[in-house]
Amino acid sequence: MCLLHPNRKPHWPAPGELRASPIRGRLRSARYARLRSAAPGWGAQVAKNPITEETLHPQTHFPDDGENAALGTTVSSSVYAADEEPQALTDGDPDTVWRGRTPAEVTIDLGKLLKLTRIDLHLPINYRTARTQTLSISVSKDGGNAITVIEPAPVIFQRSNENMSTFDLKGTEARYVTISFEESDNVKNYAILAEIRIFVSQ
Ligand SMILES: [Ca+2]
Repeated sequence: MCLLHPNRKPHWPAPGELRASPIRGRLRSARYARLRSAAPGWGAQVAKNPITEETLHPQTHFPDDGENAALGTTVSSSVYAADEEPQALTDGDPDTVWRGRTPAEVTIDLGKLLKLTRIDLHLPINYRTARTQTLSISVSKDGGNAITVIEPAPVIFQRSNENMSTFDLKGTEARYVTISFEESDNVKNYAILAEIRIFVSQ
């Protein structure tokens, strides 16, 4: 590996100075991979680019822990970024995301009254940086008269918990579920989620 900088001679690091920065993504089938650096100053630094089993087959599914009543249901949002529309939140695909500038709300219409036991909020599974999002959750039987079931609080998403946060909804009966994002972390003023899963009891 050679470290290149516009104003310096190439620097060859000593043994032990090498560091690995895995880049994960979906490579279903490929023979060639091209790396391009857009950062100013330092150029790309590559020692090896092994294509690992995780690269070829990243985690692309959610835990099989019951029927997700939110799957395929209609979602609306107060705001969303281009090509990151709210319907991505219930499409079952962990790689499709909704993103909106805060404050923002997303509302899922489950289509009928259900007894809600749990809601899981997912960031993209391969999101690598811990993220705090301040949010609350309210539910409604008729689209109005909402009651708050989760009070506003900072929620931490990080890889150690698979970028997911779970909330107990205690069997509350409702048809509509709204997640309200009051603020995001201190880096970007937007909220982001990849998927919302809701579990119910009979
Ligand atoms: Ca999705």
